Amino acid sequence: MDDVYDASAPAASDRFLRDVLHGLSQPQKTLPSQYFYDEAGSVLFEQITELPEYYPTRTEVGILNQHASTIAEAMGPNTLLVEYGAGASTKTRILLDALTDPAGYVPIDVSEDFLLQTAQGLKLEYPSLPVYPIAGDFMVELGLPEDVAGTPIGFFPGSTIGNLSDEEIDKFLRAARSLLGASSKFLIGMDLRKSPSILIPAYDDAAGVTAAFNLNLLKRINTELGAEFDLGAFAHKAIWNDEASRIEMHLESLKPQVVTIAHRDIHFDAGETIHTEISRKFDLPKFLDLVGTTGWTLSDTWMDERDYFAVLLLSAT
Ligand code: AVJ
Repeated sequence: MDDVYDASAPAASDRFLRDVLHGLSQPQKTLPSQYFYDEAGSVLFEQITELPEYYPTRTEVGILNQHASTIAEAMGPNTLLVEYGAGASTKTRILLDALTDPAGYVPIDVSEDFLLQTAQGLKLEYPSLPVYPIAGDFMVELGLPEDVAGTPIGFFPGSTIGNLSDEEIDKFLRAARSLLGASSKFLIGMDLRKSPSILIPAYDDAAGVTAAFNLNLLKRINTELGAEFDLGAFAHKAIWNDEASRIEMHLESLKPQVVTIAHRDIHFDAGETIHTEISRKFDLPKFLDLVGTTGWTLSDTWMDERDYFAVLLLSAT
């Protein structure tokens, strides 16, 4: 395995504490959704992807499988596949298997542990594929390692783009355009608007896995930052915000309470919530407005037969 190129700035735990205290000091308390994915959170997320109510993963995998050769052809030969967020790599394998002579694979993730796991797993299956993991926050401008070859093609699956605000999407697409360069393309998976009767259960499943995933954030703050959240005193909530076209996940305080984190007392009223995640459900024309002036243009779209999910290929302009 090649070395991990560490592009992250301050120590991870300092940043975590700073982000948590900042979020919990806002009038609407918030916690950044990127912190869901510690080891336990990643296991819970993998379980979510297999729930009967959670359609996005299997729908996207279906689209990728069905159109793999067309997508690979559109990407071209000699692709250096640059993946934003190193996940379970099922989707990565679909592309790698379809691509003609991929030049290499560059997973980018904030978690060095995931990067190593992903990179090592792929190394076993694709022994001749160069892998260049980058540890860092993909919202900031990163550089590619110097020794990479091939045409960089971005890959951002899973509708993770739905976790970002308009401003963040703008910043992210510009940063990606600058990392990937003038001859690049970008394959992005996004969840689409649909009935709340399908959306709500996908984020509030009968088995309670999504609730455990949401509450795991508080557990993580307890273990890593020495806080004392009583997990039984908070409840998972999934809300459909129609105007903003997004699912919001919250943790609702079931009683008035005070939680101490790093000598700071955080007060909660009964019924007050911590907003933990937005999961946007896109409308294609509106998304293309956002793409607008970021240096990308739409070149292809693939969808499932129910129009639940879209996989877009953008080209650098
Ligand atoms: C991985 C961010 C795309 O928003 O659907 C699943 C995370 N949250 N269930 C999503 C998630 C609750 C997921 N993303």
